[in-house]
Amino acid sequence: MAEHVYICDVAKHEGKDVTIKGWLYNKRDKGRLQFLILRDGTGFMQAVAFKGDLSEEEFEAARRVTQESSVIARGTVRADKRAPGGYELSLNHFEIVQLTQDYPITPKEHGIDFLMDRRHLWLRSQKQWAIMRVRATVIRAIRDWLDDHGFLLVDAPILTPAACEGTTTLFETEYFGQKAYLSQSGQLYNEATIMAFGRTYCFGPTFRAEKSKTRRHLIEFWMVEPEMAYADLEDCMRIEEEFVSYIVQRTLTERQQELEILERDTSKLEQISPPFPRITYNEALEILRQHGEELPWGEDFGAPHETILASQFEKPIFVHRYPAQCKAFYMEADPEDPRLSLSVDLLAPEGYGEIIGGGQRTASLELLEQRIQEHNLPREALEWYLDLRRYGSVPHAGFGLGIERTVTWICGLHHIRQTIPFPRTLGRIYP
Ligand code: NSS
Repeated sequence: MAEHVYICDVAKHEGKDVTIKGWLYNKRDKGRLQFLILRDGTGFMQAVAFKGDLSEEEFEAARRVTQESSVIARGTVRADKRAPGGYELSLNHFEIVQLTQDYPITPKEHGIDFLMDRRHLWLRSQKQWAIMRVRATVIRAIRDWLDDHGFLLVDAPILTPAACEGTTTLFETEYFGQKAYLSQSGQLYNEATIMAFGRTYCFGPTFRAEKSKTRRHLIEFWMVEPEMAYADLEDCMRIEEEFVSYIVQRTLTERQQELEILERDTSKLEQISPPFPRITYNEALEILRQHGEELPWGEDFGAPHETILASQFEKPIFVHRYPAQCKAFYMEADPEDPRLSLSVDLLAPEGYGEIIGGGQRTASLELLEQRIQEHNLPREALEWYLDLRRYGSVPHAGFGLGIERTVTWICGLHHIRQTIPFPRTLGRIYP
C-alpha cells in the first residue's frame, strides 16, 4: 500500500504513489473519466479516475460515489497547473469507506438558517474551512506575540461573583445557593495578576446576553486580554498597534490560500502597520457632525457611526478619551478633564467596527469606591478588587481584543457568526 499522506504535503511526493484518506467534496462525470475533488481536512485536491486504470469494481465506485462519502484513494501525484492547488492524483485504486446518502448541503445556495441548523456539517465546506484556519492562525499569532513580549498567560475564572462590563448583559447562574455570573471579561482578575507578574494576559471564552441582533455580536465569544502594570493610555495604544499589525501580517503570510478562497482583497491588509491614527472622542463627534450625524455629547457610538469614522482612514484608528458616563466603572479619569475617561477603542477599517476596547484603569481607591457606587455595583463582591488599590496601587492599563471581530475583518466577512465553530447568537444554541 502506498504511503498515507495529507493533501497539504502532496507537493513533496510528485511522481510517487500515495494514499489519500478523506471525503468526496465534489465531482464531475465525463464518462470514462471521473474528476473527483477530495478533501482530507488539510486541503482539497482533484483525483482523476480513468476507466482503463482501475478495476471494473473500483471504477464503478468512482462513478457512483456521492458528495461527502468517506473514501480512500491511491494514485500517482502529478503536477498540473490547471488543477486547483497545482497537483492532481491519477488514481490506480479507489474505495468507498461509507457511501453517503442525500447529504443535505449541496453545491447550490442555501439560506443562512438552513446552514446554521447544519453547522456541524457546514464546517466541511471550503469557505468555512478557510475561515477556521485563519482563526487558528490569528490565535497562534496572538499567543506568540504576547509570549515573546513578556506577557505571562494567567487564566481568569469563568464563574464569577460580579459584573465587569455592566449588569445588563450578565448571564446568571446558581452557585451552591449563591448567585454567580458567567464572565464578561477577565480584566478585573488581570488587574490582580499584573501586581503579581507585571504583564499578563488571559485568553478564553466570554459571555454576554446581548439582546440586540447585529452582525457584530455573539453571545459567547473569545477575547484575549493583555494587562500591564506601570503603563498608561499611551503605552496601551503603542502595544495595541504593534500587536494588531503583527496578527494581520502573520495571517497574510501563512494563510494566503485561505484568503484567496475567501476572495479577500488583501491589498487593504498589507497596509496595516504602526502607527495607527489617533483621534479623541470630541474630534470623532466633530467628524460625525460634518457627515450629518449629530450625536449628543456623552453618547457612545453605534455601528453606523464607527463606519463613518473608520472610512476617513486606511488603517485601524484609535478613538480615545470617551466621556466617563458611557464607559465601564474601572476607567481612569482624565486629569485634564475629569468628565473624560482614559479609555480607548480601536476601530477596524472598511466598516468592520470596534475590535478592541481598553484603556488606563483607576489607580485611586477613593475614585473607584465612588464609581462602584455610581454604577450600583455590589461592593462586597468587589472588595478583593479594592484591595488592589490598597496594597501598592500603580498606574496600569490593558485591553481586550475580540477574536471573532478580528477574524471577521481579516477574512472580509459580512457577519461575525461564521468566525466561530459553533456560534451562540440571539436565540440560537443548536447545534
Ligand atoms: O467590552 S469591551 O469593549 N471591553 C472589555 O470587555 C474590557 N474589559 C477588556 C479589557 O480591557 N481587558 O470588549 C472588548 C472587545 C470588543 O472590542 C469586541 O472586539 C469584543 O470584545 N466584543 C464582542 N465580540 C463579539 N460579540 C460580542 N457580543 C462582543 N462584545 C465585545
